[in-house]
Amino acid sequence: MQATPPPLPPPRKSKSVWLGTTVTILIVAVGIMLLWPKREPQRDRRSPASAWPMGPVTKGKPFVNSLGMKFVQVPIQGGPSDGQLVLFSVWDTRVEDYEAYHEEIKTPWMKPDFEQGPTHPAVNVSWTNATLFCQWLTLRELAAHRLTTGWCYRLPSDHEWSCAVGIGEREDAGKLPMEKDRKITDAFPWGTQWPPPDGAGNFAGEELQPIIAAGKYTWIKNPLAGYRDHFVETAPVGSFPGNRFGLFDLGGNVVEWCEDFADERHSARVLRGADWHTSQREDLLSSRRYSTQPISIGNSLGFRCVIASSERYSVSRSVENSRGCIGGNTGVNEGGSRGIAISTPSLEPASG
Ligand SMILES: [Ca+2]
Repeated sequence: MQATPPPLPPPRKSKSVWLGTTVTILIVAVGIMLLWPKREPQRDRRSPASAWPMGPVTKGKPFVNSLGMKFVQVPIQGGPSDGQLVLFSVWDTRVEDYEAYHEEIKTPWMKPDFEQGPTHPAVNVSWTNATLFCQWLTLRELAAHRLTTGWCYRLPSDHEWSCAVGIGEREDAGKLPMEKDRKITDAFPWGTQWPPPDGAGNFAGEELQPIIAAGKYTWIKNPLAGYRDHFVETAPVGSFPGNRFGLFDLGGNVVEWCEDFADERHSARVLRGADWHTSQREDLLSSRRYSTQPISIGNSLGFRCVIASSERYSVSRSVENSRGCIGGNTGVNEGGSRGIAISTPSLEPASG
């Protein structure tokens, strides 16, 4: 019977095998180091916000929040938000958006004396309440994970609004809003054509003639001759073509609060755009500004929201000129929720 041979001892590695193994390990280690995903450097809190964390936003694919408000990017050149990502609501804040706010905070909202559907722009909104709406919306969207820390809803600045309407590059962002009132005399939201082309927006056109003849809105003088938009008062947002950024109604329907003080007196806030009362050429200019108290309301005063970085509020001069973001010095309601009615004709132009 043949004996079973003992198991062979494991082969001893030669020097060349050890060397080859060592080199292989080094190559693998270097490869892992090169291919390992790099950790994102922590963003400099003073640097401009450039990337919207909720995904890509284009004119054709706006960001949609939990209220169904749609937002697109407007490039900003100059001013405290120069180069930062600023998303503009494509519409004025709608009745249905503003009603959601009032239903939750349980305060009354004085409606206008004409019928408005849910997609009409909200009116009779003071600057104070527009700002509070933005703060409420910031908290709501943070809670719903539709917004991340470092971003907020607020009113656009006067200069951002100029960029949205297409005259930002022609104005000095360092000047106060009312210093720029009607200074650019050849630009309208639809272009340079006068009178406005058909479908340019909701203004005081010939559709108002029979209403005025019947004794209502008699203070509207000289409705736009040859222009008719078929809306006596407000129109549903988006009823007219948008601009190149995809924004609607910058030039009509309702005037829009901006966050800035109007002038050096720091007592009034600025409004931009035109509204369904407007018929005069100089009032339809893209550079037109109005100035009135932040507690003022009116049946053609509305607002548009933007989404922007909240960081600039701690690093720029606008800290004293802006109070729209959470953490800003909003203070008390200034009586805005009670409503102090001031009609649009009492808006205070800066000059002329
Ligand atoms: Ca009209």
